[in-house]
Amino acid sequence: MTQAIKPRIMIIGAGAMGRLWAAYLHTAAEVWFATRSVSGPKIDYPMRDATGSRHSISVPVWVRERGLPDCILVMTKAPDAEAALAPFDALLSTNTLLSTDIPVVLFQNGMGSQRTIVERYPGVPIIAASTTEGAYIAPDGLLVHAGKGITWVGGLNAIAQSQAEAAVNYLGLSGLTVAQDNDIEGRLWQKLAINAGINPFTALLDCPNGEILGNGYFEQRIGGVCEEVSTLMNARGRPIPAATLEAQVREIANRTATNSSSMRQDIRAGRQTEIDMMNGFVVRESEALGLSAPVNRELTTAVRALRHTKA
Ligand code: KPL
Repeated sequence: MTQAIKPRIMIIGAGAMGRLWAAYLHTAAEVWFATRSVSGPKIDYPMRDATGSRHSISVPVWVRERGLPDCILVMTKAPDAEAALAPFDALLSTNTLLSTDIPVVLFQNGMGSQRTIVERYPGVPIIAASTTEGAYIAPDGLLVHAGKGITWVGGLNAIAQSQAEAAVNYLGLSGLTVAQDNDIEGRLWQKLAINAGINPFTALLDCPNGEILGNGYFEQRIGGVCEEVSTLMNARGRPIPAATLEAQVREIANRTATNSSSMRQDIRAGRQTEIDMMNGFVVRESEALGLSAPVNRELTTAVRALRHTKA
């Protein structure tokens, strides 16, 4: 009897998101982790899925002899994405037939890191994903799938347009909800506005998302954050009123009230934050266009200055 060949999916980064996707993909696909933080043949971890059931997950670590994957998922934090891909330069940087066939899917928050990677690998289909799946690693190492969401996927460069559907199919093997978005950049901008309006406040006030609402520090600044993001989006051909952005920030902070934002988690774990890809991106892009973004600048400076205090 012939066995069906499973697609080979390499996941770069074994944080909460990487582990979540590996856990859901590893029966339908041949999944490998590529990570600098773990040496050894495999990564084993317990997982609690969204229904509360527990599973033991075991995922092999990629070694050169395993050859090429069919798809690469980059699941590191935004500031680490470029360096995490670098060991695969030989595989990706030449305009070979192989690299044009391997979709590289970027899961990073914020904006800026995607563009750097698109420019670095012109011959490779670079795809962005924006997900609302919620996952974290509990202090005892348990991966918790905290909330089901949806993952939108779309091509960032011309060569990726024909590969976006393939990426949706690979990710869809997980059984999680995955859909194609032909304007993924628009979705990334929207997500950026939400993150810029929630994440720095939760980090600075050290509180869950819902508690920023009504707090004086947040209330005095959120109008300015949204004005500046709206002005920038308008200048970049994506007009949206500041009041609409602010309503969305409040609605999502309310809907995710008990969440600890990714930036607050980063600060608490002593990790580098994604502030430079969120409010810092707004500042850089605005200033490059001759606009100013003083409130986003103030928040960027304040988050950078936060001392990493382990919870
Ligand atoms: O995306 C998020 C994050 O924490 O990075 C929000 C939307 C703020 C949810 O926690």
